[in-house]
Order: sequence, then structure tokens, then C-alpha cells
Amino acid sequence: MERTLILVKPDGVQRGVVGEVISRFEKRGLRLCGLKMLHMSKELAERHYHEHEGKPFYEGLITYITSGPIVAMCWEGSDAIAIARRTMGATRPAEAEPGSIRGDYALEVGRNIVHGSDGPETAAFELDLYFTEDELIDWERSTDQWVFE
Ligand code: IDP
Ligand code: MG
Repeated sequence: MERTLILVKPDGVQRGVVGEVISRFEKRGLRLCGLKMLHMSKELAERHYHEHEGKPFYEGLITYITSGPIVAMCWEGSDAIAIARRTMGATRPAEAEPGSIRGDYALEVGRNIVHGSDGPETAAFELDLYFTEDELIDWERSTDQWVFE
């Protein structure tokens, strides 16, 4: 079982697609293991996006991600990281497949609705930024046997 951090970014919250994003991950079969709403501080944004520091879009990215409340979630399942990234679609919405979240709801890379961890190490690092251990819930669904092999 793998866990991944998913964020509905400020544009997604403002545009009222939080439920839609949650619904897509739920329908895919991933299991929700943590959820909260918060307004990211500049410090948290800089820690989250430290790998992009110095890039031309970095300052705009920090301004964007701290511009309003976000929803942070933990989703789990076999291959959750890769499956969530495919469900989200490509970083650049122009390249995101129709049927993906970004392919259906976004136009611009700097307003691309969602974030998802890109690997096991970043997932662990990012989940730790947003959730304490006791905020991540270990539970079973009655449908798990019909979703997990
Ligand atoms: P990801 O979110 O799909 O993992 P990353 O390359 O890690 O994509 O970039 C992080 C975020 O930074 C993107 O989701 C996007 O919001 C923003 N970003 C990336 N590249 C650009 C760009 O060229 N212009 C503006 N924003 C960008
Ligand atoms: Mg990334």
C-alpha cells in the first residue's frame, strides 16, 4: 500500500471543484487517509517547493500557492502515487489528457488545480509537511476486497 499527498490548490478551492477532485480519487478506488483545509504560509510553501527555488516561475508559484486556502489530502492504494498523477493529468494543462482533472478543468500551468507527490520519497516528505502521524487514519473499507486484489 502506497500513500500520496494531494493538494487542491487555491484556484481549485476558489472555483469550487474540491468535491469533484475528491470524487475522482474516490471513484478511482483510492482510499482517503487524511484531509484538512489550510492556508499555506510562505514558509510552508518554500519548504514544499524547495526543488524549484531559483527557477523563473518560483516566485509566482509561491504567490499562487499562498494566495488562498487549499485542501490537503492523503490517498492510499497500490501504486497510489502514479495512479494519482495519471488521474491529475500532465503538469501543463495543454498536454493533459481530456478526462484527467487538469485536462478537464485547467488551461494554464500556473493555475493547474491540483498537486500530487511524484515519488515515494517526496510523498513521505510532503505528507510529513501537512500531517502529523495521528492525523493519518489507518482504516478499512467494506469495499476494499472489491478494489484491492
Ligand atoms: P507537478 O505539480 O506536476 O509536480 P512541477 O514541475 O513539480 O509539476 O511544478 C510544480 C508546480 O509549479 C506546477 O504544478 C505548476 O503549478 C508550477 N509550474 C511548473 N512549471 C511552471 C511554469 O513553467 N510556469 C508557471 N508555473 C509552473
Ligand atoms: Mg512536482
